[in-house]
Amino acid sequence: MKTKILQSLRQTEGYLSGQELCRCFGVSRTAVWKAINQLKSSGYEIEAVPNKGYRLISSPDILSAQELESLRRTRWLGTKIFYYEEINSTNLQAKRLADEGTPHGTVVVADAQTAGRGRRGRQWSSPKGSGIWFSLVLKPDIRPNEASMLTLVAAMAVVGAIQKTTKIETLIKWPNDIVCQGKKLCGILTEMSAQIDYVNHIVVGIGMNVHKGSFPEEIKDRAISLGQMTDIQVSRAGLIEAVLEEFEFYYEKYIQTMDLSLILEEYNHCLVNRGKKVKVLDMKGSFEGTALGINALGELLVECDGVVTTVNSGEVSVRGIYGYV
Ligand code: BTX
Repeated sequence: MKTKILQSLRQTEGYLSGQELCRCFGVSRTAVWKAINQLKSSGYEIEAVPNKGYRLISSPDILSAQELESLRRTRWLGTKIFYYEEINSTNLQAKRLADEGTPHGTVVVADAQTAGRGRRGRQWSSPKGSGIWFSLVLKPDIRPNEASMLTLVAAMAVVGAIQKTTKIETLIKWPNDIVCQGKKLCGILTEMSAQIDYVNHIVVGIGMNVHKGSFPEEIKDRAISLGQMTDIQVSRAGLIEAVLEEFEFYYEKYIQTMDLSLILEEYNHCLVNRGKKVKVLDMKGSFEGTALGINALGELLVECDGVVTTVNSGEVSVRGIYGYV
């Protein structure tokens, strides 16, 4: 009921009368009044004016299933949301839930991760209250070798959501980082459970630093948060919702063609590596060249002595030769 009232207040411009709320939800005025008071004590600023009704003035930056559900504008992504105040890793939990049969589009969110994961066993710092740490469960009808493109779809969604929410322009460091001022703002970890020719499920994990705070010593020179770049008070739930909306948009383009041809131009426009000297490292060794952009399969095109090599994201790390980007 609190979630429904919150949703109605959000959808109403101006005041919503107590009578209207009673009628909509079939409850008494006292029940509405109690729910409003509970919302107020959770930090929502709600104005009550006699003969007019209630108006939502501001929402606190709380992450909760209730907050996320009341903001939901997506069609299929996030119809099921699991929220945890603290968990080891939302990717691990999403994989567990996917194995147990949770549907396509499930979203797993945590306020803090005690064992946030990066690629290849690296750690992802995810302290309480400071960022958004969440995972999407996807069960698309694609081949396993098409799955890595979802990291790029997610990267576009993150860039779009940040732009819409804060007007900050961020760039993508292929394949899985979002950067600003040459520092890492967000990381994406895509994991898959598959058989040779069949995908059971894919989990796309997104971690973004939102509020100002101190980073652990080992990453403080390379990490950045939205709060360091803007004075706008960012609501983490609102930002997650924006990423989900953008993800739906780009994912549907991807599913239409089963590749990135409809996103390609926009993606290359956001690519921080484009036209830059990069060093490509894989298990066999390394080489340097100039990054030209991605192709429709999401591979990075790197030119070296007039020869263009396509680099697949799998086991590769790409670094700027003059620093992180
Ligand atoms: P990655 O392997 O590209 O980056 C990991 C590296 O990034 C670390 O070794 C460290 O140097 C640096 N790092 C760690 N924490 C942060 C941070 N908060 N901000 C900036 N840099 C950092 C990137 O892997 C993929 C990260 C995905 C994280 C999400 S959070 C939700 C989901 N659950 C989960 O366990 N992982 C994903």
